[in-house]
Amino acid sequence: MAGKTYYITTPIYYVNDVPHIGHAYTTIAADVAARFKRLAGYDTLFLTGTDEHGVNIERVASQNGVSPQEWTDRIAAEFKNLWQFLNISNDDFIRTTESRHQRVAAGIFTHLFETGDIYQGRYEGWYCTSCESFYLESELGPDRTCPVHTGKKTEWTSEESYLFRLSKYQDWLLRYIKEHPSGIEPEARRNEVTSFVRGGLKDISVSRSTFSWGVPVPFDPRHVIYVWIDALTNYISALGYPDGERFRRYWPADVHLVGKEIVRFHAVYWPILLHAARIEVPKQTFAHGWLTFGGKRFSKSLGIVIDPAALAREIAAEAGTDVPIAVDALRYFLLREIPFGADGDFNKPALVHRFNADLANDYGNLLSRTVPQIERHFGGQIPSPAATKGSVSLLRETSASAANGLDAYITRLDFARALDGIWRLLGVANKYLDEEAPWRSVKTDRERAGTALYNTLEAVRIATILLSPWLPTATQRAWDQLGIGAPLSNQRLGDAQRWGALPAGTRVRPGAPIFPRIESKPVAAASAPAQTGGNAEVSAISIDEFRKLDIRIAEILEAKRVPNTDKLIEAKIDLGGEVRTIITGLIPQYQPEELVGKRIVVLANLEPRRVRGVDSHGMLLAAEWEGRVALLTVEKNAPKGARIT
Ligand code: ME8
Repeated sequence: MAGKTYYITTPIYYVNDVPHIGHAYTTIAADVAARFKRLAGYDTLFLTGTDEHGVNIERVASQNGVSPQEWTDRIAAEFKNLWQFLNISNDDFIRTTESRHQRVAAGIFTHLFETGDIYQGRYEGWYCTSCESFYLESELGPDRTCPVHTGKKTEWTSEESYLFRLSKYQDWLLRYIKEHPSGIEPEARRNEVTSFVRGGLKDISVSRSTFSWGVPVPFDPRHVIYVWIDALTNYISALGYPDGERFRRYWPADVHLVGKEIVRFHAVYWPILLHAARIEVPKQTFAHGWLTFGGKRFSKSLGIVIDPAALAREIAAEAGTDVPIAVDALRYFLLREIPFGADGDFNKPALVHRFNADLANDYGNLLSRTVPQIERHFGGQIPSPAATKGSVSLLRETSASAANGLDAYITRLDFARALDGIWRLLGVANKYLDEEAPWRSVKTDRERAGTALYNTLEAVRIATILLSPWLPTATQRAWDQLGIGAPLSNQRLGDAQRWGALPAGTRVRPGAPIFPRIESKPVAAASAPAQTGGNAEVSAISIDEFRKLDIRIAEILEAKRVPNTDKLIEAKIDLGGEVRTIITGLIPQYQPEELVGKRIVVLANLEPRRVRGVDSHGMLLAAEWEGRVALLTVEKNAPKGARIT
C-alpha cells in the first residue's frame, strides 16, 4: 500500500450563519472516509474550510453591525469548534480570506485572462444571492423564485463583468465525462450533469463590481472575483498550488464530496476551469443527497436547522453517558440510516433505536457479556483458544469478509454496506456466544468456555478496529477494556484481517457499559427493578402499611430473554411451592443464564400486569444507582417462600 495517496475534500461552507446538521453530515462522511483510508495505509489528506466572500456575507455582517472580517472570523471559529466537537480529523482548514488562498485565486484568474479564456463583457440574468448563482428564466420557480431555495425571489442583475469561456469547452467536457464515468457519482447526478451540458453551456460571469467583499481582480480592482470561482480554487490553494509539495503529492483529489445542489459547480465549472488552466481534473465529485426534516431540506436560508452539538448533548443526557459517546452515535447513525447518495429524513426515534439496538446491544454488550466472565473465571486473563473446541469457521469467515470488503465500499462511499458487513460479524459473534454459553460450559469444560471467550473477543477486536473510523471514542474505550498493549491508533486494516492476532494472556480491564441504553419511558415502566432512585421522594409509612407488602424469598428456576426487547428477561421463580413468571429489566447488568439458581427477594403481592404479551406477577427487588443494578439476595440460605417482616 506504500505510496498510495488519498485526498478528500468537503465543500467550504458559507459563513453567513452558524453550522447545522446538514454541514455535519458531509463533514462526518468525509471524516469517516479519511479515517478509514488512513487505517488502510493511504497517505491521506482531508481538507475542509469556509467560504467567506460574497454579497451575502457582506450583508449579514452589516446587519450584525460588524465588519465582514470580524463576522467571518466569528463564524469560521464556530465551524472549527464544531468539527473538533464532532471528532473530525481534518488535516487542514482553509479560509478564503487567507492570503495563501487569495494569492492562488487571483493568480489563476490573471492566467486565464492572459490566455483569453476570461474576457471583459456584460452580464445580465436572474441571480439568487443565496446560491450566488445566475439562473436561466426556464430554470426558475413560480414568480421567478430560485430553483434551489424554494420561495426565494431571484434578482435581475445586470453589470459590467468579466466572463469565462465555458461554451468553448462544452464538447471537451462531454467527452471527458464519457471517458471518465466515475468522475461524477452517483449515476443519477452524472446523468443530470450530462444533460445540463448537452443543453448548451453559456459563458459565465466571473467577476462582480456591485460590492467589494471578495478577492480583487488583480488587473482591475473595481471588480472582485465571482465567489464560486474564488471558492472552488480552495481545493488547490490549500495544497500550495502551483509549486507546493502537497500539491505535487495529493493532486488530483480523489473525491470532492458535496451536496447534490452544488454538483454543477463542481462537475462543470471546476473541471473546465482546471482544464483551461492546464491543471489536472479531480478524479471524482460525489454528490450526496439531502438530509431532510419532515421532508424539507435542512437549510439556514429555509429556516430548518438542528444544531448537531445540542443534539449530541441531548442524547448524552438521555443515555446517561458522556457527550463524545453520543457524538459517536450520531456519526454512526447518519451514515447507517440513509444510503449515502439518497435523500433521507432525520428522525430522532430512529437514532435512539440505533443507539440501543446496534451500539448498546450488538456491539457494547459483546464486551459486557465476555470481559466480566474472563475476570470471574479466568483470573482476568484472556485464555488460549483450543482448536478442537467448537466451530469457529463461520465467525472467521464473516470477520474476513467484513474486513476485506471494506476498502472497496469506502472507495465507493457506500457507508451503509460497509457497516452491514461489520454488523453481520457482530451478529454472528453474538450468536456464537449464545450457543457456546461459556458461563454454563465453564462448570463442565473450562477449555471450551475459554475458547468461546477468546473467539468472541477476537471478533470484538476485529470489529473494534473496523469501527474506529465511525466511532473514534467508543472503539478506544472498547480497546481499553480488551487490554491489548498496542494502541488502537497504531492498528492498520491488516491487523483486522488477521484472525488470531489477539494475544492470549492479555489482561482485560472491565469497565462501564460503553453505550448505556437510552430508556424510553414505556420500557422503563415495564422493567421491574425497584424504583428507589436517589431523587425519589420517600414519605414515611406506618408499620401497618409495610405489613401490606408481601416480600418473600424466591429462587430463579429459569430465565430467558424476552424476544425483540433489549433489556427484558422472563424469569420463572419458585416462591416455596408456588411458581410464577416475572418480567424484569435486568439486561445488560445481568444475562439470563447467570440468574438461574439465584435466591432473590420478591415483592409477591404486586398486581399482575401484562408485559409484552406475558403475565408478570411480582417484582424482583434490586438496587439501582447511577444506571447500575444489583439484585437483592439473602444470607444463610433462607428457604424459598420465607417472608420478610
Ligand atoms: O454551498 N443535507 O456552502 P453551504 C445534506 N460555500 N447536506 C447539506 C445540507 C442538507 N440538508 N445542508 C447543507 C456552499 N449541506 C458553498 C460551497 S465549495 C467550493 C463552496 C452540506 O454552506 C452539503 O455538503 O451552503 C452542501 O453541499 C453544503 O453543506 C452546502 O454548504
